[in-house]
Amino acid sequence: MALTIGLGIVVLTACGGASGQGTEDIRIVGKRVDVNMEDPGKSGEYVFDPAEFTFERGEQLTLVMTSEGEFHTFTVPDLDIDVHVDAWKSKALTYTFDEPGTYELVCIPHETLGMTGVITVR
Ligand SMILES: [Cu+2]
Repeated sequence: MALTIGLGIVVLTACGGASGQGTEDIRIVGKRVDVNMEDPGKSGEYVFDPAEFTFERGEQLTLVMTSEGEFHTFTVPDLDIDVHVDAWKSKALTYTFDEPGTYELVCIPHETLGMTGVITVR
Protein backbone atom coordinates (compact mmCIF):
# COMPACT_ATOMS: atom_id res chain seq x y z
CA MET A 1 0.00 0.00 0.00
CA ALA A 2 1.31 3.37 -0.94
CA LEU A 3 0.89 6.06 1.64
CA THR A 4 1.97 9.59 1.14
CA ILE A 5 2.30 11.92 4.03
CA GLY A 6 0.62 15.23 3.49
CA LEU A 7 2.32 18.02 5.31
CA GLY A 8 0.81 21.40 5.85
CA ILE A 9 -2.20 20.70 3.75
CA VAL A 10 -5.39 21.83 5.34
CA VAL A 11 -8.11 19.28 5.07
CA LEU A 12 -11.76 19.86 4.58
CA THR A 13 -13.47 20.59 7.83
CA ALA A 14 -16.94 19.93 8.95
CA CYS A 15 -19.80 20.99 6.79
CA GLY A 16 -22.74 22.20 8.81
CA GLY A 17 -23.71 21.27 12.34
CA ALA A 18 -20.21 20.36 13.42
CA SER A 19 -19.98 20.49 17.14
CA GLY A 20 -23.01 20.63 19.33
CA GLN A 21 -23.07 22.92 22.32
CA GLY A 22 -24.73 20.38 24.52
CA THR A 23 -25.28 16.71 24.74
CA GLU A 24 -28.62 16.74 23.04
CA ASP A 25 -28.10 18.23 19.64
CA ILE A 26 -25.71 15.67 18.22
CA ARG A 27 -26.32 15.09 14.56
CA ILE A 28 -24.76 12.12 12.84
CA VAL A 29 -23.57 12.63 9.29
CA GLY A 30 -21.84 9.76 7.53
CA LYS A 31 -20.35 7.01 9.61
CA ARG A 32 -20.62 7.24 13.38
CA VAL A 33 -17.46 6.63 15.39
CA ASP A 34 -17.72 6.59 19.17
CA VAL A 35 -14.78 7.77 21.22
CA ASN A 36 -14.85 7.28 24.96
CA MET A 37 -12.71 9.65 26.99
CA GLU A 38 -11.93 7.73 30.13
CA ASP A 39 -10.57 8.93 33.45
CA PRO A 40 -10.37 8.06 37.14
CA GLY A 41 -13.87 9.49 37.58
CA LYS A 42 -15.21 6.24 36.16
CA SER A 43 -12.96 3.76 34.36
CA GLY A 44 -9.80 4.47 36.30
CA GLU A 45 -7.25 5.62 33.74
CA TYR A 46 -6.73 8.51 31.38
CA VAL A 47 -7.19 6.91 27.97
CA PHE A 48 -9.06 7.25 24.74
CA ASP A 49 -11.09 4.17 23.96
CA PRO A 50 -10.31 3.29 21.27
CA ALA A 51 -6.92 4.99 21.03
CA GLU A 52 -6.11 3.88 17.50
CA PHE A 53 -8.24 4.73 14.51
CA THR A 54 -8.00 3.84 10.85
CA PHE A 55 -10.09 5.83 8.41
CA GLU A 56 -10.42 5.89 4.67
CA ARG A 57 -9.47 9.06 2.93
CA GLY A 58 -12.57 10.96 1.84
CA GLU A 59 -14.87 9.04 4.16
CA GLN A 60 -17.34 11.28 5.94
CA LEU A 61 -17.36 10.63 9.67
CA THR A 62 -19.06 11.91 12.75
CA LEU A 63 -16.89 11.37 15.79
CA VAL A 64 -19.01 11.24 18.92
CA MET A 65 -16.80 11.99 21.91
CA THR A 66 -18.06 11.22 25.37
CA SER A 67 -16.22 12.30 28.47
CA GLU A 68 -16.37 10.50 31.77
CA GLY A 69 -15.81 12.48 34.95
CA GLU A 70 -13.48 15.22 33.73
CA PHE A 71 -12.84 17.78 31.05
CA HIS A 72 -10.98 16.28 28.06
CA THR A 73 -9.89 17.38 24.63
CA PHE A 74 -9.70 15.55 21.32
CA THR A 75 -6.79 17.37 19.75
CA VAL A 76 -4.98 16.60 16.50
CA PRO A 77 -2.34 19.32 16.24
CA ASP A 78 -1.37 18.59 12.63
CA LEU A 79 -4.95 19.10 11.47
CA ASP A 80 -5.98 21.96 13.77
CA ILE A 81 -8.64 19.77 15.34
CA ASP A 82 -9.28 20.74 18.95
CA VAL A 83 -12.58 19.64 20.44
CA HIS A 84 -13.26 20.33 24.11
CA VAL A 85 -15.61 18.05 26.00
CA ASP A 86 -16.81 18.83 29.50
CA ALA A 87 -17.19 16.20 32.17
CA TRP A 88 -20.11 13.84 31.59
CA LYS A 89 -20.88 15.44 28.23
CA SER A 90 -20.75 14.37 24.61
CA LYS A 91 -19.76 16.35 21.58
CA ALA A 92 -19.77 15.49 17.91
CA LEU A 93 -17.36 16.44 15.16
CA THR A 94 -18.28 15.81 11.55
CA TYR A 95 -15.10 15.49 9.58
CA THR A 96 -13.58 14.11 6.42
CA PHE A 97 -9.88 13.23 6.37
CA ASP A 98 -8.52 14.10 2.95
CA GLU A 99 -4.86 13.43 3.30
CA PRO A 100 -3.43 9.97 3.93
CA GLY A 101 -0.99 9.80 6.78
CA THR A 102 -0.53 9.15 10.45
CA TYR A 103 -1.69 11.76 12.91
CA GLU A 104 -1.03 12.12 16.59
CA LEU A 105 -4.07 12.50 18.86
CA VAL A 106 -3.76 13.97 22.35
CA CYS A 107 -5.89 15.10 25.23
CA ILE A 108 -4.18 18.35 26.19
CA PRO A 109 -4.63 18.18 29.99
CA HIS A 110 -3.75 14.48 30.16
CA GLU A 111 -1.17 14.00 27.43
CA THR A 112 1.63 13.48 29.92
CA LEU A 113 -0.49 10.90 31.70
CA GLY A 114 -0.72 8.82 28.57
CA MET A 115 -3.98 10.01 27.12
CA THR A 116 -2.86 9.88 23.50
CA GLY A 117 -3.77 8.07 20.34
CA VAL A 118 -3.00 7.62 16.68
CA ILE A 119 -5.19 8.26 13.65
CA THR A 120 -4.22 6.55 10.42
CA VAL A 121 -5.77 7.74 7.19
CA ARG A 122 -5.23 5.55 4.17
CU1 LIG B 1 -8.15 13.81 29.10
